[in-house]
Amino acid sequence: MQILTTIPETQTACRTLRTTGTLGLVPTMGALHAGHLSLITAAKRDCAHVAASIFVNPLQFGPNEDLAQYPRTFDEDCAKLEAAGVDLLFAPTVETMVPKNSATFVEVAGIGDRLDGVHRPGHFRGVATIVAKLFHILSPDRAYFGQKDAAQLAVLRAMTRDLNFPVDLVACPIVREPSGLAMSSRNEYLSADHRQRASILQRALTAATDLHKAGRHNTAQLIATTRQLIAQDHNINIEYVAAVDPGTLLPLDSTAQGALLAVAIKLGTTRLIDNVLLEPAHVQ
Ligand code: PAJ
Repeated sequence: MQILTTIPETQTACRTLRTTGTLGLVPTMGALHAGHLSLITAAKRDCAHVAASIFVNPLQFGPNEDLAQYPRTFDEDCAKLEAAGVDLLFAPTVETMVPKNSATFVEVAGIGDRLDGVHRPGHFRGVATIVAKLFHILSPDRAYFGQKDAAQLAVLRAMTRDLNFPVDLVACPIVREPSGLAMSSRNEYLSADHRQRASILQRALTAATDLHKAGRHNTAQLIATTRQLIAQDHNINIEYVAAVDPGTLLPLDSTAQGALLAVAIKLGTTRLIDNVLLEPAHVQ
């Protein structure tokens, strides 16, 4: 695996790779777990060459968020990527990706201000700006993102469409721990007790999915049930429970045509998100 840190050498290496087949890109912030590696597996399945990036992007962290504490495990990450068969790792410094004179940002108006965008102002602007730069630097044919960050996916789909990036976005399913908790680099912050408690998110989403499948499509009721289940644990602060259109992130009255049911909570100081895509109900 080539490990590159500068933009010109990465652009040249990617251009060379693309002369002999398609290039898949898996952008990450490192602290890699099985969720990240599932994206690599999907990219390996579809593409001749696979590149990954590791960059803890300061633009997407708010002033009171966990940028300084965010787990950094570069050597272990490299070993995992190498073992997974990644051809190229782009691991730039902050100065390389966000030079002091940077003045241009990508803002997906509307979509970028919904769900997590409400609670983390500027977060999706930071994500979109860095992913746009990665697309320019690596010129992938396809880029792989997790359904775990469903709002991020909606923002990046809109950006890719609106700015005409010649990149196919591929959404990959959520990988979970045996308890049901969605894998996340931030799970490292949780105590064993909190990790156990956090699995309530998936149980609540599953209960809501069962109601939807049983024909209960009223989102107000589904949201209320999901909230009640999560709120049984008094250690949990609910940030949002929402049933939205997965493309626009706008609220829906009914899940009959399908919906994204998404939750965000705080457990102690750790923010966790999870979601499920509710399938459209079958017409009788
Ligand atoms: P990061 O949180 O490191 O996640 C990198 C990718 O892994 C994202 O596409 C995310 O959705 C996916 N992922 C994380 N946990 C997952 C899980 N349990 N199952 C499946 N996929 C999972 O998301 C980011 O980094 C950043 O915002 C980034 C896109 C790299 C831009 O800075």
